[in-house]
Amino acid sequence: MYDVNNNGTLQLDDLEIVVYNLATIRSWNVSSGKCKILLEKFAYEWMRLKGQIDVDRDGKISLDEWLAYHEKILVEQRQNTTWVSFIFDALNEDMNGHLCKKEWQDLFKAHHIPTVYVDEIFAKLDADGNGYLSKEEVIERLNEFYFSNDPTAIGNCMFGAYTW
Ligand SMILES: [Ca+2]
Ligand SMILES: [Ca+2]
Ligand SMILES: [Ca+2]
Repeated sequence: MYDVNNNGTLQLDDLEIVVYNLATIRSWNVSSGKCKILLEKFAYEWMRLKGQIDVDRDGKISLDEWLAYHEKILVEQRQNTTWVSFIFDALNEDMNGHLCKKEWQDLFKAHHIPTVYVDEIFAKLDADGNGYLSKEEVIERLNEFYFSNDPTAIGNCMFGAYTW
């Protein structure tokens, strides 16, 4: 889901596309301060991710490297909550501590994922049914997604059909 331009590897430009998509969705000017700050945050996060995942140090994250990284997470039963937390904050446009359905939907739009399942998935993720996703709810569901062998676990339908 992160290889936005479908060239088979994950690079900084994939993340930049996500930022520009988010900017478009939010009607931000691409030269605005908000957009620049988000770009800087993504660039920083990319350096961190690359340091952990880009094993052959070619500056790109291949699907193999991506899968190997997630296997390692599975073995260690440790989730990359920093990344989840980072994406959560990037989506949380009004920075009010939780994601409303519109903000959640931006994740799909920014990745060009069809939004037909947004309602259904949002309802499942929203464990306490208050109409908002807290960071804890998202992290918990993602943990289910990573660590559950149960194919019906809610996290498994997080992104509809999950592709990298
Ligand atoms: Ca690599
Ligand atoms: Ca919000
Ligand atoms: Ca909730």
